[in-house]
Amino acid sequence: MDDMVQLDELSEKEAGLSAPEREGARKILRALAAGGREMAGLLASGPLKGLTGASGVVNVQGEEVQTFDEIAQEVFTRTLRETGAVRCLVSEERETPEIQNGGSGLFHVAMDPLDGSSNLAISGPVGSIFCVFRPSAGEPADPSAAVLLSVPSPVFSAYVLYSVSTLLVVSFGREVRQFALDPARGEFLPLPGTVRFPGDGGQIVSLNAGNASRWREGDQSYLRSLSGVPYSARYVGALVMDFHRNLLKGGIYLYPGDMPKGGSGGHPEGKLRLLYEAIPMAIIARAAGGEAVDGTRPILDVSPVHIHQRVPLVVGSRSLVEDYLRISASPS
Ligand code: AFP
Repeated sequence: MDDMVQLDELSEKEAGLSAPEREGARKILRALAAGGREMAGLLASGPLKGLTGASGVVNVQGEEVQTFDEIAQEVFTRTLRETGAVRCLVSEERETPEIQNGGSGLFHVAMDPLDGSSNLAISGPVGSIFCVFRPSAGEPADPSAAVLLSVPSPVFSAYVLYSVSTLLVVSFGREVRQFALDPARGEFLPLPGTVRFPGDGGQIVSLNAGNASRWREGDQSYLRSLSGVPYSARYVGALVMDFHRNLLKGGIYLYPGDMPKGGSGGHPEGKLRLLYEAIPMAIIARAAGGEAVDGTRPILDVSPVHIHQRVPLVVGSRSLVEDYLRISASPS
């Protein structure tokens, strides 16, 4: 029944894939499900095992690595390597791509193995984000350059949300499907139908208002404009959760660039990472009838120059993103 597509059947529905690509995509989806299941179990017992704190390491982004960041890195690196389908694996937690299977795999993968990890200490929601790219013909030997060249050819993106339930959300670009982990069976089972932003666009706005005084004028103008419209402010501080809520309920998520104050802090280029946060969410948003922009242009039109590139991100219901573009372009 089309309403209940199993995880294993998803890639079969994609006409644009060759038979080996369909098989490779199926294996990668299984690897994400296996890693997601393992992480859900580990996260649930994290506080009892004293695993919810910092590891003492600072990552390539200059951020404090949580113990679970490293655990998630190891779990998904292993499950992905076992597929034999991954050529280069880019991760938020590693400065350079890992070459898997001697570089013979069919796809490049970019991942944020554990997003929103500052929520771990309070047992709040966290997620894992993935994007799978098709290598370009005649790619360069340098793994980072090879991955960057493949970015205009995404195959599918997915995230795992670890919250009250554990969900796997996947899009090959045409539609968005959800799967929920059945803890008793240890399997991700399909939820009926496809997911789309509600037709009326919704009323939820998710942003870190604490940064607003350091935003550009256009972004501040958008925030001011909200005082004239009915909206609900909701912000968890974990992209996967904030995005997922807005996808189901209708809303917009913003993380614009913010300027340093007093010579320190700030994310002038935005905080989120293009390859493994913004692009995967942009693919899912578009497939669900929404849009994602970097403040002026679609995220999917941004040409990456670095595998860990940051980008401002505004993503959600199409009508709300269009409102944002109009208002922020003519600040008042
Ligand atoms: P952490 O993984 O360091 O918690 O960052 C999470 C994140 O990248 C994204 O998931 C959140 O939406 C955003 O940062 C929250 O950032 P602020 O805490 O600066 O609002």
